[in-house]
Amino acid sequence: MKQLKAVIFDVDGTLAETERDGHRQAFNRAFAGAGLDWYWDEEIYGQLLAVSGGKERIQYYLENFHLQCGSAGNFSEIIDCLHADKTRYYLELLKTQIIELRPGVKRLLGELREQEIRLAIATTTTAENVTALINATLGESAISWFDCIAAGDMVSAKKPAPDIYHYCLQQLQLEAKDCLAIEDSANGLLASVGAGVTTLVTVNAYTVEENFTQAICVVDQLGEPDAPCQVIDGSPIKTSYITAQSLQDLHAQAN
Ligand code: XBP
Ligand code: MG
Repeated sequence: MKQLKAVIFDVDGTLAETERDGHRQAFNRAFAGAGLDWYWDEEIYGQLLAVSGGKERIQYYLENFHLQCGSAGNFSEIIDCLHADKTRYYLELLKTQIIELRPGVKRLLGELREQEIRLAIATTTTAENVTALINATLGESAISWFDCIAAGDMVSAKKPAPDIYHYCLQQLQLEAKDCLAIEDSANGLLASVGAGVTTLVTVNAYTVEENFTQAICVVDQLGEPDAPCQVIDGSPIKTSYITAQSLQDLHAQAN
């Protein structure tokens, strides 16, 4: 049986509910700032989340919602510009608007650190967005808790491709079987499982209907002692919320 050596966290939707009131707002500000009449309401944004990566999402929107623009392949410079603006707005927003960590995240990070299980990040968003979120929610020293921040364009193919997980494992110098991933979406799950990493899914309002059959366990949140989580699918856990020990147990079952 393999020992659990590292837990790899997704960011958006997993550490915090950043999508609806964070990334979505920042995209809309970038569109308005560029004089475009595009507006992504909550529903359209839910559909667009099928595409991971902000630049890729804008490209998909152009190709599928603005058919008069033809192939968006010619628009890469505009997309890069819009996305740089969007990142700037998102970073500003994190300074002015409180985006809290999801229940159980801070506690679980602490437990894992106490047990000397290494921490890493594998995300589609940019490294600067990750650092800003961690700084805003856990304080400036917390970024050093993570042995690897695998993010954004560090790989060419974003989730659901497994590349960001392969990159993360390489940086950690660990094998997939040494690790467990925590994801919130089907694209994230495809990426982690595609790299051979056992995965716990913690769903949110945007992802609850997605297909998570490949997850070892699916919960509605990580939970806290006074706020139990619900196991939606997969292996049961022994406690009413996800602990470092639950992750070790789930990892042991799979490996
Ligand atoms: C998150 C994403 C990201 C954000 C936007 O996926 O899809 O694209 O919505 O971030 P995951 P950027 O949680 O699987 O990493 O605009 O910085 O790409
Ligand atoms: Mg996610």
